[in-house]
Amino acid sequence: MITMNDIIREGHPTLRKIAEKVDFPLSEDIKQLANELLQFLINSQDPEIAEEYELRAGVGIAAPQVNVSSQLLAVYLSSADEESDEPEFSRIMINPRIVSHSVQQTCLPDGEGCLSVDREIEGFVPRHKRITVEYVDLDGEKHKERLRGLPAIVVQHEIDHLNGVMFYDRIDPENPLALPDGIDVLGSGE
Ligand code: 0S5
Ligand code: NI
Repeated sequence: MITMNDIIREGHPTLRKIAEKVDFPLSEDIKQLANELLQFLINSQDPEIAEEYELRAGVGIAAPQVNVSSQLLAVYLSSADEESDEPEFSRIMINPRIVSHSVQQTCLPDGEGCLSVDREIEGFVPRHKRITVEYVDLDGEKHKERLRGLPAIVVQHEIDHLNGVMFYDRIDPENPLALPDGIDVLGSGE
């Protein structure tokens, strides 16, 4: 089981590396890691498990964050509907690539954080509002998906990790709380 001790923090060189493409057929090690990454997110969002293991709740994680420099990420967004036991958006993505994106940008209203960053960093993180991402799943099936809203933002944060990019690299250092021209804030209407 992955815990916070497995997650490397800023300053670790792996976070600044370009991750290697994953080879097919998938090795058992990669399959296990993929499932553990997703399970970490599910555990971290379960109040009892999170408390017991001192997990910080996360909605996404990328393999480089556990010091594996491979193009692999997991995203888990639970449904706002408490009655539903289906997650809103749950993916394991191998070798993901953004093949196109909107010109329009968006950002989260309260900026971003990162499980590999143990400090609060203020500032808007501009993201593409819509992306089309190609990736391979655990069964080796290719997918091409159009994403918007929170899933699009989380996938961009995770793909950044595969490219050695941290969220704060994207904050305007001169003016962190100025909204870039023409950008909208997620959740504040269209
Ligand atoms: C329930 C549980 C509801 C958690 C909401 C959350 C991956 C939640 C976070 C991550 C911004 C877009 C610290 C707080 C950061 C993706 C960072 C926590 C998101 C990824 C994990 C990041 N968090 N929790 N990470 O690379 O919103 O935002 O989830 O660093
Ligand atoms: Ni992160």
